[in-house]
Amino acid sequence: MPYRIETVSTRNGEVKAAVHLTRNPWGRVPALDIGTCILTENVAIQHFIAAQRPEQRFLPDYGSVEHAQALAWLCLLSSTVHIAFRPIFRPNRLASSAHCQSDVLATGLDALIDVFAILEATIGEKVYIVGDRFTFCDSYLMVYTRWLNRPALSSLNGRFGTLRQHAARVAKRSAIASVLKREALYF
Ligand SMILES: N[C@@H](CCC(=O)N[C@@H](CS)C(=O)NCC(=O)O)C(=O)O
Repeated sequence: MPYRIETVSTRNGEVKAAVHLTRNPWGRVPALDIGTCILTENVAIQHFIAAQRPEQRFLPDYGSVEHAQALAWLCLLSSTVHIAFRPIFRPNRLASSAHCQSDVLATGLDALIDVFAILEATIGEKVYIVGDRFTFCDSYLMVYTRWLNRPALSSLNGRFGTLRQHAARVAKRSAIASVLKREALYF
């Protein structure tokens, strides 16, 4: 599908600039302009994209048990896994003093480890998260597993090998490999 990327940085205030707030009043990325409207929220955007190319089966057929399972995964990743990084990456949003921020960071790290321990145990030996083929659940999880490589989480180096192997497999898919190469900074 043809598309054009417009980079909106989360690091320099661009997400909160007036121009971006007209796209997403919550001041967040991603936002997908489809001409008739602007879609926000990863789960909705991934559903929309999957529906544009049904033959690719990026998500299981709507109405199937696998679809419900995939939706559960996407929601979990968006609502629980993503949010578990907040105390590590943005302790300043959760506490004002340096002392309290370091407490938030330490507590958040323990909570993040718990989240990834459950993910790792749930995935086990599975090649794909849902069913027997790649879905957007795999690529969405890959993003968060790769976030473990960020410097703030260097204490987790060497942990969660199963998830890291899953992410490495997903990253080798040719379409994903080319996006990762182009967008290396952001993943
Ligand atoms: N629930 C939204 C969350 C999006 C979100 O929080 N995106 C982050 C980047 S990973 C962001 O825009 N952060 C900017 C900020 O919080 O200032 C979704 O899943 O799409």
